[in-house]
Amino acid sequence: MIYFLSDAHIGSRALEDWRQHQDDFAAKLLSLKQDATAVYLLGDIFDFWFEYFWRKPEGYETTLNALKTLTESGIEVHFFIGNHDIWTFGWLEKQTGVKVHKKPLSITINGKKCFLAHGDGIVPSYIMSIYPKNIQRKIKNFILLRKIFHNRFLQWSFRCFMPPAWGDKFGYNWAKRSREKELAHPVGYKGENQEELVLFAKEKEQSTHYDYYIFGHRHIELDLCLATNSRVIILGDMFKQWTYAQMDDKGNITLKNFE
Ligand SMILES: [Mn+2]
Repeated sequence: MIYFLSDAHIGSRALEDWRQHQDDFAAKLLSLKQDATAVYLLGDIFDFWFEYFWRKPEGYETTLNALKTLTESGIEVHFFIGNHDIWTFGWLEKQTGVKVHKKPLSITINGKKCFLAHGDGIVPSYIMSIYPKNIQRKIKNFILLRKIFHNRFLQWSFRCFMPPAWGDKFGYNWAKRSREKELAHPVGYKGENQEELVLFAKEKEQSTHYDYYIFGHRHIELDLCLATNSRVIILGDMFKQWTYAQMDDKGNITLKNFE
């Protein structure tokens, strides 16, 4: 079996007891061991992850050990960065044996062509033209922030000169605010003519065919047919809905929830 999951937001200070949440998440990861051949983690596994030069993220031993147990038992674990855990610079990979992906991945799994990505910053080319001015501004701000977060020089400066205690304080608060905002005003499924990831897949499908487009990021569960042989799957989350997708040997995918 191949498993796909995303958006655990481990360490979120917006959760009542993030350590308990981490224990639950790690237990679920370990339960995949029985029949998994590969596990794809599609982003935002951590709510804030930053590898400074002088100090590495702390408090995540439970998750790191679970990942290590999976890779050591011969399971491929693919870790996609999201928009909360962009800042891994090799340490996570070395500690756990996961393969880190910083870009969307186009890959054939069990005979099916898959387009895998976290989903932030993935929009159709005509995105601006379909939204009113105020939403356009929000999108532009997000894209600018994304550029700042992904900028190599700024990342290097932050790693070098930001005292980890300050950096963490900033990071955890920023992540907490975004989680609280989402919990207060959840943005549900916007419909297939509004949902950016669906629009992106529809546009892509006109030039390149994929059997599956699999994303995280939105914290909604979606399994939508674009055509008889093309589906968009959005993976929900791993803190409220506990969603995962499972692909069998024939390449059939089902969206499920952990107990
Ligand atoms: Mn995200």
